[in-house]
Amino acid sequence: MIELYHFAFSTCSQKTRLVLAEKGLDFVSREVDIVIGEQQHDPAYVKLNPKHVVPTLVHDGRVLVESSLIIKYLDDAFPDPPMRPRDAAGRYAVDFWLKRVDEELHPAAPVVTFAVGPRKLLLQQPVEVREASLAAIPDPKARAERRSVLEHGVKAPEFAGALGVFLDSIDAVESDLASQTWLSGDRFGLADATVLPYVLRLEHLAMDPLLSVAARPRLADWLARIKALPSYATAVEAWSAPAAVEMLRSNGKAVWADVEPLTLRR
Ligand SMILES: N[C@@H](CCC(=O)N[C@@H](CS)C(=O)NCC(=O)O)C(=O)O
Repeated sequence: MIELYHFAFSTCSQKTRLVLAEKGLDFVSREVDIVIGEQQHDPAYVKLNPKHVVPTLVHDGRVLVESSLIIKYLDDAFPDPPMRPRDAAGRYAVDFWLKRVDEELHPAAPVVTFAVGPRKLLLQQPVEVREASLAAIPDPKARAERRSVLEHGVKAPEFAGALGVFLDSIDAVESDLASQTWLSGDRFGLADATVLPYVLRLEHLAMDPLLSVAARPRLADWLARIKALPSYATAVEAWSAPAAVEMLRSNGKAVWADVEPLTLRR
């Protein structure tokens, strides 16, 4: 039996759900509201995931954390269909994407997200509620960044750099897709499932011009092909409440005039 502790819009949850769906694996859903509900800090959940983050996957009683390791575990434990190439070079290329996302793109994601998407909503909370949420973030750097982007939005000093990490990553996707159809080789695989949620995040924040055919044609085609996959409907679309997407996009549109100049850096 598989249980997944996850959140609808969390990038790391989306990638894990995509891999589960590609492999046709059912799971018991345990939703952890990490934005308003703050359920990632519940002592019972922290026992499973000491970093206070989602996802956590429990397979036959074995508790697994760290989404990159979870999806590799799933690919090993449930090899059909395989989501990594067999050859060493192909596996290296997939691991390289997973590492790049863990070390660079993922740490930039909360900065870009919270400066735009749920910021207005969180600023409406009573100060003591917001302060308690900030105080509960265990990593001091992440806590300071969250405070800064909630206070200053896209004008926060951290924002341009974090957006730059996204731009570097989508440029790298565009470049990788020059020589292959998918980031993981000849079929949708772990690297694609890992990168997709961050590209989708830009779309959810109404930064569509960055993803257009004119700007990055191979990325645009890759995104359209992923959206046509049955696993996308099950793992991403079904969890993306239209009202929440609308709220994120409308907040994104409201700040695009300030964001656009930061995307024209080269
Ligand atoms: N390295 C971890 C990162 C997990 C992570 O940062 N998850 C985010 C959602 S994508 C989270 O739970 N954040 C909690 C918070 O913002 O308080 C993984 O890959 O599983």
